[in-house]
Amino acid sequence: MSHLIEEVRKNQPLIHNITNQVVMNFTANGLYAIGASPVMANAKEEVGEMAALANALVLNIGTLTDMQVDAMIVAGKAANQAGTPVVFDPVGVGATTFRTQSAQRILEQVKVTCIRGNAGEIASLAGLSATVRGVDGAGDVDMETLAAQAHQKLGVSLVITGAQDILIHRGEKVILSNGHPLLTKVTGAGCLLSSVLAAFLAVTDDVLQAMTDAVSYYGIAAENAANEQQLPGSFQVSFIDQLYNLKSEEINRKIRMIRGA
Ligand code: ATP
Ligand code: TZP
Ligand code: MG
Ligand code: MG
Repeated sequence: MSHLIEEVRKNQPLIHNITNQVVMNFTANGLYAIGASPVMANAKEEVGEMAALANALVLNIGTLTDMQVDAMIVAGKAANQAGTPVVFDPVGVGATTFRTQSAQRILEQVKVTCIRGNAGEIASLAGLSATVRGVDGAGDVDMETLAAQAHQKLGVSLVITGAQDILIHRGEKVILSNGHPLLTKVTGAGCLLSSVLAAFLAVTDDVLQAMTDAVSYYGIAAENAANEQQLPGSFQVSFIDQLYNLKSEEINRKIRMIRGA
């Protein structure tokens, strides 16, 4: 079975990230590891040009400012005009009014291809009951009900992550259960996934396939890293190595997927 990672490695898509200050370096290294080409650009004077040049755009509100949100909207509109995929990572939405209002502003003005967030963030974005503490989701939620309701409310493809990941695109659902709890001990594990997802979206028009291949690739790389290293610092380094090393044949053996559950 062919895997989109081969296309990412062959095409080296340019991924324009407007992202938070915590994860920039980790995100750039993770994108290099899968074979993509990262660029971080924030200034409103240049983001339109950069987004039009890129093969995918990531908007991540982790350390947002008013100016950065303005820039995200400029970049998002340029990407929309160029037909370039846009991934939105609503980090910590629901934790503060500013985050919630900014996320709404972005979604009103930019057509996003996919939103990637934890359950609390997605619930909060969709106006469903949610608990968000800082940038971490909390509390028990029925992920499948959440996915269906949020998808209907937001009208956008979703990747909702946690111990299980639920992907939903035009009503079609995929559940994946690869990954490792050590990912929750490394800052930026969610943010990097959003950028990896953008790289996969850059090489195909099949959104559900891109979401499935990106999330499973990422989760299996984490499992391999956890087999090598059991402490968070070394796990983070090993994870970058595994993102670089993972082969398609291994993915076909290790993927844990329930389609259309
Ligand atoms: P949070 O801030 O709540 O941790 P996040 O934005 O960092 O959210 P996560 O939901 O942690 O994003 O997802 C990042 C990656 O970690 C995904 O690949 C997901 O599958 C994986 N992951 C998260 N929690 C677990 C877990 N308990 N077991 C296995 N994999 C997990
Ligand atoms: N604070 C603001 S953004 C950020 C922190 C800790 C990084 C969040 O990364 P992730 O991928 O959501 O864990
Ligand atoms: Mg996290
Ligand atoms: Mg996050």
